[in-house]
Amino acid sequence: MGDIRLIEVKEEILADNIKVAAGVRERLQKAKTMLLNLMSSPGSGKTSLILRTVEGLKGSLRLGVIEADIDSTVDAEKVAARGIPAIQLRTGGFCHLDATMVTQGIDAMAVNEFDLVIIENVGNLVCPAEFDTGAHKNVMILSVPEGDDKPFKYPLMFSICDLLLVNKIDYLSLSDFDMAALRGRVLALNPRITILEVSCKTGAGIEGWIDWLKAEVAAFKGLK
Ligand SMILES: Nc1nc2c(ncn2[C@@H]2O[C@H](COP(=O)(O)OP(=O)(O)O)[C@@H](O)[C@H]2O)c(=O)[nH]1
Ligand SMILES: [Mg+2]
Repeated sequence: MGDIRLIEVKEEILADNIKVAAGVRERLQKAKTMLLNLMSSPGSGKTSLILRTVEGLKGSLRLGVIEADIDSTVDAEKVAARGIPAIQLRTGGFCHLDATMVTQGIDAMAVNEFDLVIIENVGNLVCPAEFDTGAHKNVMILSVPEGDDKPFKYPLMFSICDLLLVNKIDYLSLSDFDMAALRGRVLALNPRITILEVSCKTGAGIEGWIDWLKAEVAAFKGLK
């Protein structure tokens, strides 16, 4: 038997990804297109939030969407049905998007024509936190049925995000979810994070999300 060579690929892949991500950010900065990476567990409400966002922006910002899925196009179809340009990236088994995959997405769209591009990342709270997509803002959703203990289990995800949306607040009365405890746990990991409570079903809190989005895009474009 020959010697076994063990290669630590993960670090190299991550280092390479950091460079590509920086390139994506710079390219979109020049195009004045803000890229927002939306992450959560499967079923927390990413697609529902994007559909609410289309409605809430009412054409005030030019919005494009990049959908990532392991092997389906259902979310991109829902977005495209609202008249919003949508690109579907099929990751073919990968549990996250990296900056090279995002580059393929933005190559396929005329980025100069958008003020804001939202990426719906693959649903999970682990891998997407490790890979910089090149986005200018990272946003995550935690939904009430997932429980208020998730900052203990997925600290990296909560640490890298600019905004946490706590979705499905319409379930609060049916649940033992402790919002104050959640806020304390999240802020202990990431004191600069903004936390907003929303329901994509009832529309509660969505106005606050739209206001945050508009203010961030304006700041990004240097208008504020
Ligand atoms: N009750 C309730 N259901 C929601 C809410 N947001 C999303 N859902 C439902 O949760 C399920 C998963 O939502 P989806 O947007 O597909 O999640 P994704 O997998 O993160 O994209 C769907 O059946 C949605 O209708 C909410 O605020 N309240
Ligand atoms: Mg979805």
